Amino acid sequence: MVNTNGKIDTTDAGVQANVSNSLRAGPRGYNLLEDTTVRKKMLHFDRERAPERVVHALGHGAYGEFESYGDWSNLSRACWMQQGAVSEVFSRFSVVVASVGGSESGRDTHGFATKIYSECGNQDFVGNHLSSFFINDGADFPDLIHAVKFEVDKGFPTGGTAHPTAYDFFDHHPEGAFQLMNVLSDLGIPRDVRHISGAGVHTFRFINAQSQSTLFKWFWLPKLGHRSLAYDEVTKIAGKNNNFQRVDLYNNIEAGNYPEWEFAVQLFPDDGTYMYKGYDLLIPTVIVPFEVNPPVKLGKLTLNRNFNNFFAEPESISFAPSNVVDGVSFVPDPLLQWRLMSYDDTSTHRHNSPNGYTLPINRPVAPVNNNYRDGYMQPYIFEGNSISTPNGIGGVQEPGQNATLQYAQASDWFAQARLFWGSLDVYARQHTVDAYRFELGNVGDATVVQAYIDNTINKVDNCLARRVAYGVGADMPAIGSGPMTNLTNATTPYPSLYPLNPGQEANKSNEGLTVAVVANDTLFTEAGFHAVMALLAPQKVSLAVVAPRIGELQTGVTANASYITTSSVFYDAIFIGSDGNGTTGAGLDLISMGFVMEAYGHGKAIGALGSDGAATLQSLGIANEPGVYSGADSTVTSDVLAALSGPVRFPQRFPVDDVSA
Ligand code: HDE
Repeated sequence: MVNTNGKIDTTDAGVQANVSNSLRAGPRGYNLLEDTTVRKKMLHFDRERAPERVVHALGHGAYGEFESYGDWSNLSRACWMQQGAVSEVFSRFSVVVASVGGSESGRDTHGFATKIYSECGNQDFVGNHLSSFFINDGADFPDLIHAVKFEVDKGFPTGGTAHPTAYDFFDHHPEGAFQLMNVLSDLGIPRDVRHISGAGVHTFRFINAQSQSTLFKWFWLPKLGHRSLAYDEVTKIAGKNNNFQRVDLYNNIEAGNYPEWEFAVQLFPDDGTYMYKGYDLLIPTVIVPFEVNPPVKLGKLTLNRNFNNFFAEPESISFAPSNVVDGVSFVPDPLLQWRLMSYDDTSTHRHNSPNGYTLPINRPVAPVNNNYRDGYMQPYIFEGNSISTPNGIGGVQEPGQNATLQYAQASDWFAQARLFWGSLDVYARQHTVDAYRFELGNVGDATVVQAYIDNTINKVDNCLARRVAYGVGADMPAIGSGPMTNLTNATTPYPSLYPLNPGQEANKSNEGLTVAVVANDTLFTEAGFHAVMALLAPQKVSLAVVAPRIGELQTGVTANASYITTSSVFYDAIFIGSDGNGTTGAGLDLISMGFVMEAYGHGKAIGALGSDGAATLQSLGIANEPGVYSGADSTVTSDVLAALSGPVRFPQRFPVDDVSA
């Protein structure tokens, strides 16, 4: 680490110099060519940017540690999986489509990449937050990305798939129907990265000391559970704080709220077929539901330290699925196989050199001894003359290994998407229908829209296709022309497919959430503040006091946000302050009412504090709705906290299609 604070400015040759004044021919004269100092400063500035990642460009991350829960030597000889092993890690979170500077809350597949700096070398887990993918062959990846990024002849839309080339691609790749439906459900708009899973998508291979192979799929399961946004919030967050997710992670780590994930694996015997109970393990779009093969928890990831320098750490880190240690290996999945090449290649390009692995963020803690030499920016001075292997004159010595295999093919790409659709409750289904309507409603090319509805959605579910078509003005496929999922009681053999369904993760931790209280010069007294904080603080929930202006209010309470700086979309629940005199309703102006009602519209818990709370809610017309509470300050606070750990949101408030016809 380099610290330049308080030091005398120098040139990059270490010569003390003033680099803030140009050398000029007299006080009003031309700049002189001889000003080598400022010339170099400018030259460096001109080259400050490295190319952004071709995908997953927008990202951030943090350090932490991985701890093995036990002795997994029966599965693998990887050192980080052995009894008591604790390794340092860096995790980077990203979104696929948006470029640097975009909104990280946008609807997208989120990347979740982790580098374990273990004693036996770097082990990278480069996954996404969803367990399936859009394609099965790496040869299609450049086309997928060309199709989903902005339209090249227009330069828009950036950071989203609601346009013709994307849906034309999806139309030609039915194998992605399940993944796209996941992205279009509320799973595609997570609240932040502390509440997402990570998933490796492919099958990998463990190898133990006896050289026995066990196949596995890996997951990071968030100890905080899953939380998502409402789509309307996504659009507003993008406008007011497109860094919401990185701010959330950064602030929580600074506050000591370290997010944790359990490392869980589904294990499959390696009998040479790469099949498990009819599931093809070489097809990355095919998932094996947790109910069919429950994951086994092997360890824990904790993120507990923010980085120091954005460029040198999250931006310069190079992840690669090919970075595995001895004891972890691959399978012949044609998507994975191309990834084994592409990441090292892109790292070489981004760092303009194959020496990117020597950067502090990429360097293993394990010693590096090889014959890779020279090239741009080689930082090391190697001793000795022997730089070839094998050799007999004292250079590096080789270990050894390798294997070859083959795979089968599955074909009903819609069955898994149908299963997902059948796993959603009525509200989650509505959100997914709305997301299809948003995307296809923006595609603009009627042929592409109709093709996607007929060729994909209608093959997943006829009712879904008709609802989407109805909403975007396309021809509705005839009743019965596609499969009709029985959704009357929304039962599924695989509830794990949609962890956001109510009751699925009851009693979640509220750690790191933020609740806003609507205040002004009369509302929300210091007594109210203490009563609320007494219950929020132990659960590590923060309180934002939102008022017409920032600063101390006449009640003595300090407002830390105003209606100009903030928005209800940044908070997980809303309190309405009380003046303690029974006149709160009269104290709410239109802006604060709008603040509360927007949160209400997003399904959030609303708590009106004080004896006058019920009257306030009456005046807002929401007094008798679920998730709306009034009463004594402490009762209301407890109710809101319970709502946050339980249903989280009250989706009954969102409009739902009438599908009785
Ligand atoms: Fe990536 N992917 N990918 N990908 N990917 C990259 O590597 C690629 C795929 C994923 O925070 C790039 O360093 C190909 C699946 C994450 O730095 C690039 C194929 C999954 C990240 C690349 C895939 C991912 C990347 C761009 C198909 C989920 C961000 C910059 C054969 C399991 C890592 C870089 C970070 C980044 C190529 C498919 C996840 C170009 C060719 C499947 C999380 O190398």
